[in-house]
Amino acid sequence: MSVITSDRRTLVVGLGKTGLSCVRYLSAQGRDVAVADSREAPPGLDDLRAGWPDIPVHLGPFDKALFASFNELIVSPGISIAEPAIADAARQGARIRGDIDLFAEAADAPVVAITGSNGKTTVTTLLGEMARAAGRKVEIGGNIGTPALDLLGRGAELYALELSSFQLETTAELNALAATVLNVSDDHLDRYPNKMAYFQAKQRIFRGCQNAIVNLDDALSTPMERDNLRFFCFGFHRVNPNTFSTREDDQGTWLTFGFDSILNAGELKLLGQHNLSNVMAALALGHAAGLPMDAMLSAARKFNGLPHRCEFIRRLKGVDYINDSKGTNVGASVAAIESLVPENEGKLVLIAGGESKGAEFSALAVPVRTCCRAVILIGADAHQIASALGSDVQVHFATTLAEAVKTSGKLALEGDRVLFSPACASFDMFRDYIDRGDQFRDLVRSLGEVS
Ligand code: UMA
Ligand code: ADP
Repeated sequence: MSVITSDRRTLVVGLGKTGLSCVRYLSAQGRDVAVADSREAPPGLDDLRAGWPDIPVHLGPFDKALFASFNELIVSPGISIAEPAIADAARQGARIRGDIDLFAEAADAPVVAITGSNGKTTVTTLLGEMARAAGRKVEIGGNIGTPALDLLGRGAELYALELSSFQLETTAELNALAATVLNVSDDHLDRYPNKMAYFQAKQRIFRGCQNAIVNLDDALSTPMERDNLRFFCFGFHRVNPNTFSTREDDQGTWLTFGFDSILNAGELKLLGQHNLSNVMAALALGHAAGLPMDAMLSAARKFNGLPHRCEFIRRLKGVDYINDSKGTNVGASVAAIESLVPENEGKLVLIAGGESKGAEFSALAVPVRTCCRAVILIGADAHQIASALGSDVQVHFATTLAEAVKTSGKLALEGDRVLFSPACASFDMFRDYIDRGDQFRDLVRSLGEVS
């Protein structure tokens, strides 16, 4: 691409959903923008040309001289800020920002913000349901799907934002009313030099925040800088003031707030212990945002959970089939395995595998050994997973998901669960985790129809 000098101030980098939302927002403010995307045909191109035919678009490999000629870059989350053209522009004085930074400046209602390696979408959605049950006009967006800038101007009384580490690394001050890092386990290590860099990106959610919601079961969820922060906590078996927790009695597990029991876990429709943690997190966030307890509890009772996240598909010959295609990293799959079957009974058949994203799988070994009858591995990194699991585990390889599902049906005994929780990204074999989960659901539904 040839070098173009420009006196324009703002370059929107990336022309996916985020890039388009930035163009929409900045041009509505009369700002002069240009757009760059390294792809020849980015997904937002047709919309951009139809809506803003005069905006210059630079496609193809990023051009250092072009980038350095702008003094502000709004970088989409799919692009690393370590990208040479971006890093170089920053060294030459350009301000590097993201859509959430623009949103934070313009937000006209309180913001509740949720990040973490796992559970973000579940907690954000449940919090939204709680706010609705309380009669609040809530707008939900961010990493969950609708870009944050597209939520502005809809008359929100509360914003609930799911944020990825990628979105946070370009956000200076979010100034949230309440924020949480739900948990931190390895993910996206193909994009970060080490776990510390990933952790630090997540910590940025607390910048300018009023109420921090801390997971007492994960020390990495604690804010590093604590000045002017009010704390609410959640975690298992930690009955304390200002803490959402659990206690057991002969009626089962109770959720507690302070010293009071507020809900019996048996009333929830969500599967798995990790989802109890998600309910506690949503309650703590909602409480910090001033939502009334009754409305929050009623929403929690009604919440069915989301597709592809420990989603019950069917029972066949006494075996339950569960779709956890959104288990895209090791932490997620460990949580799903441990929370679905008792240890040491070997009543689980796990289907896992895919593209590792630079992760290593040693943390899977103990839960798999203690909970699984057998493991069926698919995808690009199947053999890497097999070596991490060691020789004590019964491992089978399958070349397709169809073959894996068929094998699982043969290996599972009455009373077992078959769990599809890949611990990997999907793009080696599927369009995305939704496509992967949809295929699993269809395959399971047709099990037993042909022998
Ligand atoms: N890309 C290029 N060149 C470019 C720009 C992008 O190759 O110049 C590629 C990226 O590497 C990426 C893809 O295009 O693979 C999409 O990047 P994007 O920044 O244009 O993505 P958007 O369409 O704006 O969607 C983003 C989030 N995507 C990512 O962070 C990769 C969406 O989260 C989010 O819903 C949306 O903004 C609205 O906020 C998706 C996601 O996968 C669901 N998130 C990751 C996750 O949950 O693990 C972090
Ligand atoms: P995210 O948006 O962070 O990816 P989701 O709510 O979509 O989180 O859940 C994704 C997967 O993460 C689930 O399918 C489950 O395997 C796992 N998971 C959900 N909640 C938790 C949690 N609190 N701790 C650990 N793993 C979890």
